[in-house]
Amino acid sequence: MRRMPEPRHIPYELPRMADAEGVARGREFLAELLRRRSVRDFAPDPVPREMVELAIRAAASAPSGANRQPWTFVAVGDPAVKREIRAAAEAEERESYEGGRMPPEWLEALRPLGTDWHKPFLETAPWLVAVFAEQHGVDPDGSVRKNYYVAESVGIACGFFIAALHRMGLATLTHTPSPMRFLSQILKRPANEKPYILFPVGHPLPGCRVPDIGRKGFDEVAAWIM
Ligand code: IYR
Repeated sequence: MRRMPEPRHIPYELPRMADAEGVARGREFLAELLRRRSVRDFAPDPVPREMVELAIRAAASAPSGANRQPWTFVAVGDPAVKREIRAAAEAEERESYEGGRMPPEWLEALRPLGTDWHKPFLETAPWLVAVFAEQHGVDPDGSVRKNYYVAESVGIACGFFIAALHRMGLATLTHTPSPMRFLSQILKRPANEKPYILFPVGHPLPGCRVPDIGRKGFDEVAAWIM
C-alpha cells in the first residue's frame, strides 16, 4: 500500500462580526435570495463570459466529499451547439411529456409550472452551462480513484452557482431534460462524467412571467429542539 501523507493544516481566520451585524447581513442575503426565481424566458442579450466564469468559480469553491471536487462545468455560447442541444433535449422531452414516459401523477405535479416539451430557452439564452458529475476519478496511470457523496457535492456546487448568478443580476433554470445522455455525446465528455443539470443563463426577457407559486412557510420547513 502507498504511504499516506501526513495531514497538513494551515491557519484560517474569519473576521468575527458582532451578532447584530451578522443578523443584518443575514437579512439582506435572505431578501436577495427571496427575489430569485427560475426563469424560462430569456432575453437574447449577450452576457460577458467573465460573469459565467465568476459563477463557475463560485460553484467550484463548494465543499465536496473528501474534497474530490467531482464536477465539470461546460459553458456553451456557440449558437450551433446550443441548437444541437435544444433539438436533442426537445426530442427527449417530447417523448417524456407526450410519449407516455412521464406518469400522469408527474404531469399533474408539473401542471402549476406550465412546462411542456418545447425548450426555446436552450437557444435564446446566451449561455448554457452543462454540469457533469464525476462518478470516479481516473489517475494518470489509468487506475480508478473513488469519489464520495458525488450527488450531494455537485448539488451544493450548483446551489452556489445559482446564487452567484443571482447576485450578478442573472437568471437561470435548473433544467433536467431526461434522459440527458445526449449532453455527454454533444459535449464530448468522458464516460466517468454523468450529466447532472443543464443551466440556461442570461437576463430574463423583459416582461417575462413566472409561475404563481409560493414557498412553504417557515414552520413547515424548520423544527427546533432546544
Ligand atoms: N424535465 C422536464 C420535466 C420537469 C420535471 C421537473 I421534477 C420539473 O420541476 C420541471 C420540469 C422539463 O424540463 O420540462
